[in-house]
Amino acid sequence: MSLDDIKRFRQLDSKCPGHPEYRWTSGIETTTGPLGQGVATSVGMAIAARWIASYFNRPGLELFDYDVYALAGDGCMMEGISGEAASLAGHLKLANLCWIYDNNHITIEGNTALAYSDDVATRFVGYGWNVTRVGDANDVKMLERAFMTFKNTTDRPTLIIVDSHIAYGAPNKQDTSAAHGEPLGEKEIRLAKRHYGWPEDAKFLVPDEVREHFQKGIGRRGRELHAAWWTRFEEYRQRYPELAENGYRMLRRQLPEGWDRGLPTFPADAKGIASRDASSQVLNVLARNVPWLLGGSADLGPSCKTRLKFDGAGDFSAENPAGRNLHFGIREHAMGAILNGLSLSKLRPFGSGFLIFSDYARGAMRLSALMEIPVIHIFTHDSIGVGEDGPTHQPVEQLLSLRAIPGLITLRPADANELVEAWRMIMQFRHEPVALILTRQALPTLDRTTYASAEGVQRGAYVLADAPNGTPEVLLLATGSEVSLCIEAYEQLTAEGIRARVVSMPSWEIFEYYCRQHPEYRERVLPAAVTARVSVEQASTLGWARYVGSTGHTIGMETFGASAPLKELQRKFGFIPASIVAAAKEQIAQRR
Ligand SMILES: Cc1ncc(C[n+]2csc(CCOP(=O)(O)OP(=O)(O)O)c2C)c(N)n1
Ligand SMILES: [Mg+2]
Repeated sequence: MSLDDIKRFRQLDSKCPGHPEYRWTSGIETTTGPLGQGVATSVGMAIAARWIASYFNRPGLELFDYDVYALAGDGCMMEGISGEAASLAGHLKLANLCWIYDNNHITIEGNTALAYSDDVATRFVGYGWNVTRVGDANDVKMLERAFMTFKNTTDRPTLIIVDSHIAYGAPNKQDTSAAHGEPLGEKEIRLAKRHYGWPEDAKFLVPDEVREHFQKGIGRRGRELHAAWWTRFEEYRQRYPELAENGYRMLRRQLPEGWDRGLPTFPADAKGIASRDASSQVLNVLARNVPWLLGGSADLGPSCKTRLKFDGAGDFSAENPAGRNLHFGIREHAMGAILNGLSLSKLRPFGSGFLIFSDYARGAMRLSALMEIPVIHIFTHDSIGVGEDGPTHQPVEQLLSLRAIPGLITLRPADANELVEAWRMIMQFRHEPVALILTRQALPTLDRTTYASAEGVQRGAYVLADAPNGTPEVLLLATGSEVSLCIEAYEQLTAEGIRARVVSMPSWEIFEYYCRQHPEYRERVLPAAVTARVSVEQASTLGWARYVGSTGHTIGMETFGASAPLKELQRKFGFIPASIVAAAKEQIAQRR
């Protein structure tokens, strides 16, 4: 980064945006800005460091032994996500993790005394951390001692609480919240420079001694260590060619040879299988083939079916850093950030929970999209299909709100074979985070000799069942569990001589992307001339007008759900073939 880049702070396309952004500026290891996300992400990085060391290191050839440092402010400490993450880090005894708390007692509204009186040290001792304090941020000796304490602690993460003064040396702004939110101003800047003994007129001054100091210190040391590491790696590559190859691939987000070996195909079955169960099978096959695919759940593994069950998968813990099953505890937001940290460390992480609780993880999920990292979010219990758990657990607006996150790919497969195709695609993503939306209830496995191949998933939406000669009078659009309802409606309409087409739309984002590459595809799937259209999805109706148009009919949720057995709920909210048939006929009639 050049000095000119720094001068262009916060200007369009500057390498110095308002908050540091991963991918955009070299040396930025994660995007931060939403308070607490950075420190929580650092826990994922520390877990990754542990796992990577256990997988790659060999006696005498320790390739990976790095520590993870994160700087935190009062805001980070107040945010709940840091507490969730610190709690897990303490439990996992992540001794390779060091947080430095800039304890300046100032946030935007004023002194922290307005809203904060935690005893942070006691809190972190309670989390199982090693806590040390430096009473003056300018006391370099004490800082060094604190870092040595961290280095010498092998059984716990370390928090260094550093008492500091915001705008130190600015005589009228030091220790005030104004120093956070407003520029110091020309006069105050001069006074601060005078305090430091700095030339008062100089701007963006980097004295030659600084350049020299860096070149002789970090610059030289870094170059030497870098060269030494590659020498060691070369030796490693000779002795462990396969592991070295895996390392290369992992770092480039490539898949190992044979990654899709043994993926199942599901035979047609009217009774079918829940997509969470099909996903469990697929995930276990993939994780066996891809050693760095790992993850877990926020205490819902048995419901989300995301446990890796094969021999040797193991549970990640303080004692077993090689484990592939992570236990995030009931900490969805931290889970999201930890997944980001794992992915930034080039592992391929997945996390799971109920779709309704995606709201709790949203802050972190949004950052995964902004950073363009391929985190896999698995959300089950995707609709009123949850049944008796009732409206607190029945997602309505979540699906749409995930679709609204730019760059996040949502996938809601209609049956087990669409699910396989969805996973096949997910594994090949290198920059796209995913929300894989799965059912609790069984879905019929469609007969692909009668209906179109599930490979259509690769295009985001495809014609699953069509009218004779491909000339439909009405289009039935659906995702996930509602696709088979549309198929039933389609069969009924066909029997009555009405020409219908069923379009399965597992991913709006992929469909849009595919249509940008192949503009004619949209017309092939959704012919403009056919305006009689019905969409069916057990979720908020908002957004479907994009595909059914302003004159189409949308069957979806306009209210919260209710607590009852699924069958009753489907009747109550209109998710039955009869409603679809009626809506289709109505659509056709309106156009006669
Ligand atoms: C989640 C979140 N909420 C609110 C903000 C807006 N915000 C930015 S800085 C800040 C105060 C931060 O105080 P502190 O962490 O103590 O930093 P300091 O002012 O001491 O540098 C707030 C509320 C934010 N960036 N992220
Ligand atoms: Mg502060």
